[in-house]
Amino acid sequence: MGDAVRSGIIGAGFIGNVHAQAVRASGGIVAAVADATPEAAMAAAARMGARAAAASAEALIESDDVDVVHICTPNNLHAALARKATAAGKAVICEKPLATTVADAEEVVDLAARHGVVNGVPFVYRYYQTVREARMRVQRGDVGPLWVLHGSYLQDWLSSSADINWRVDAAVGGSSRAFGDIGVHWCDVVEFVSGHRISRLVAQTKTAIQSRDATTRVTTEDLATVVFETDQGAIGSLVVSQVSPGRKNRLWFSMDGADQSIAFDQEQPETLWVGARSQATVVPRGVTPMPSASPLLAPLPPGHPQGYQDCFNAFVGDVYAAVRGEAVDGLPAFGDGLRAARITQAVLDSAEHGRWVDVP
Ligand code: SOE
Repeated sequence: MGDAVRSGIIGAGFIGNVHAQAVRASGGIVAAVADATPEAAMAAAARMGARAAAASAEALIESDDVDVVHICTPNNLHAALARKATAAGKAVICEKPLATTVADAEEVVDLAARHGVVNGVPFVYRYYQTVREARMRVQRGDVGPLWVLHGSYLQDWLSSSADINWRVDAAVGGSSRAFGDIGVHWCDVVEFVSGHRISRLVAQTKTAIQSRDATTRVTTEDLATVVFETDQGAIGSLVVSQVSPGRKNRLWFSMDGADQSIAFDQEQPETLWVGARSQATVVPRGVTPMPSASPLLAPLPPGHPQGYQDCFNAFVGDVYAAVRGEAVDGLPAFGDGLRAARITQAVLDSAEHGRWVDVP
């Protein structure tokens, strides 16, 4: 491998472009792009400033010019491509879901361990500096023993029957949509910050918009509500929706403990809300000393807001650091993708049978 890490991106939609920007921001090279057809790959390579267009995903994976494979395709292709890239000995960043079934996710995790490849799944909300600060405050004991973890993740981009996207189709996006697409982000960031694991849950799902074109009957859920318990005795609740008008990307959580409550809002990520009986404070990013924090988390000083793309940049920067053999803290990896697949399956099982389900 030369000095700069060479990334190959499979899938050139919205999220493929986010990955390409993160590659550049992390000092990497977009060495190749693959898309649904060679023609689409050529157009994407020109648009994204990639060095080459690959004839196929397989050709990109096999290319000697690619060190890190980024899988940014529709969900039903993730596991097979992750298996191929891992078997080829490449470092792999695979979009969530790592796989659309638990069994496939387990297989990919095993394969990555056997081949010893660096891997990542972009649960990027971990990379807000304020999220790391919330985690530090919880770990330091400021909040006290946690009693209740609650919140929501709401979007509106699928709130009209005219909104069509491959994610709606279970054959392409997987059997869970709203929970599998965004609910898993909430669970990941809440488990990351709290140190708790969701151990049991009961869920309801609802398909609010049952037909999105003249012929399609939608089977994936627009909404999910989840009530849960954690391994450390806290209780919690979560509302997930992709049909909440006016809510763009509203991931919000609160962790309420014996001494404080602490809350984060993804659409206002420059502050944390910290409440106690005597006072509530809005704490700006960057004012609390965080001695061991990676500089990647806050490339710019307070007052110069950190955003979604910055989180992605920091995540890819961490993957590159791991590829160079450096230690990184809190990199979301294939194991976290498997965890998300298990929680998603528990939500689907609970909603289908109307009962509490243990999360393995
Ligand atoms: C679309 O729902 C989407 O882009 C998700 O797929 C991402 O994971 C989330 O971060 C933002 O919304």
